[in-house]
Parts: sequence; C-alpha cells; structure tokens
Amino acid sequence: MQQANLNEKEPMKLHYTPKSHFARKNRILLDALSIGVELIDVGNVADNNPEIFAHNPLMKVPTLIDGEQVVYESDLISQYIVKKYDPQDRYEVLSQDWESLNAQAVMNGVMTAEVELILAQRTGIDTQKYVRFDKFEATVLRGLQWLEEHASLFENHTYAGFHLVCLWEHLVLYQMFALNYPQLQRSVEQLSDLNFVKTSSPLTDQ
Ligand SMILES: N[C@@H](CCC(=O)N[C@@H](CS)C(=O)NCC(=O)O)C(=O)O
Repeated sequence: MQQANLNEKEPMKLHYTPKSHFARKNRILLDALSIGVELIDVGNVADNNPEIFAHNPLMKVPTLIDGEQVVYESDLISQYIVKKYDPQDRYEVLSQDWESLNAQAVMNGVMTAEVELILAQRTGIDTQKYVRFDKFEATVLRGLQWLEEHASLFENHTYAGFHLVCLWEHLVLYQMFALNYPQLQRSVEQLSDLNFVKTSSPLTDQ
C-alpha cells in the first residue's frame, strides 16, 4: 500500500464546507484510513463563482486536488482515494453489488433533493409556492422509505453506511423532514459513535 502523502510536497486538498454531506463522505473515508488532507472551506455553496470551488465547472463541493490531479464528485473522490491508498478496499468503496449501487444512487438523489430545497430557500424562493419543490420533497420521502426497506445493506461498517450517516445527520441538522425510519436510525446510531465518523459530524462543535 502506498503511504499517504509520503514523499509528496503538498498534502491533498479537499474543497468542502463543514456542513456538506457530500464532502463528509470523503472526510469519513480519509479519517477511517488515517490519511491527512488539507480542508479548504469554500464558504457559501450558493455562490455563483467557480473560483471559490477550485474551478469545478459544476460549482459544487467537494473537489479534491492531489498535485496535478483534480477530482470532482464525492464518490469519484472516494474511488480515487481508495485506488491510491487502500487497494484492499476495506470499506467496499468499489463494490459492484447492484443493490449497494442502487442504495448509493438513492442516497445521492435524496441528498441532492434536500440541497435543492435548502438552496432555494437560502436564495429567497418560497418553496411552498411551486410544484417543482413538491417533487423534491417527495423524492426525499420516497428515497428514505426505499432505504428503510433496504436497511440490511447498512449492517456492516462500509462506505454505504458512512454515506447513510452523512445523509441522515444532514437531515437532522436542517430539520425539514420527520425521520421516522427505525431501521435506518439503528444503523446510524451504530456508526455515528465511531471516532472517525464522529469527528466530522455537523451536529457537534468541531
Ligand atoms: N454529485 C455531487 C453533489 C455535490 C453537491 O451537491 N454539493 C452541494 C453542497 S453539499 C453543493 O455544493 N451545492 C451547490 C449548488 O448546488 O449550487 C457530489 O457527489 O459531489
């Protein structure tokens, strides 16, 4: 296994925000693998300025910079980290199991729908007024129900579980949805107590 950042001049940089649930997937994985990274807080993700996003054309966090290599998208960043530093893939980041990949898609969809609602409200839109936002709300609710019915996917300490904790604690933080999903809650409780998960929680002072 390659030693993290040995012989490298610069540590990797992760452009993120402390509350970003997408970037937290990468932070939990990095902490689980004891890999150092320089965290760069981009500030307000609603801003329309590629410079603050390390020139990510999508103007979203996270973006990883490793020397000359730039990587966009949280799951691609996790794949990059594991391919470089954890070829055994102990947290199953590279899993090709279809149920797990579907769960990843559903979690990303729920997280994206929640972000749309949060950023719409942050930029002055009354989300109750437009039917488009009803669909985002329904996406979160249907997605959570699907995940509750597939909660057995989160029984082990794997990347899928880290992803779930990121999704869940962000929903707790923003309080837009009631969270009556006992199976998911049980999985989150088991994982959120691990030190490498706890340190990036948006629910505790960091
Ligand atoms: N698919 C992207 C989603 C990233 C994302 O939506 N990040 C949010 C913050 S948690 C963001 O930067 N949003 C800015 C925007 O949508 O304008 C990923 O997995 O990295």
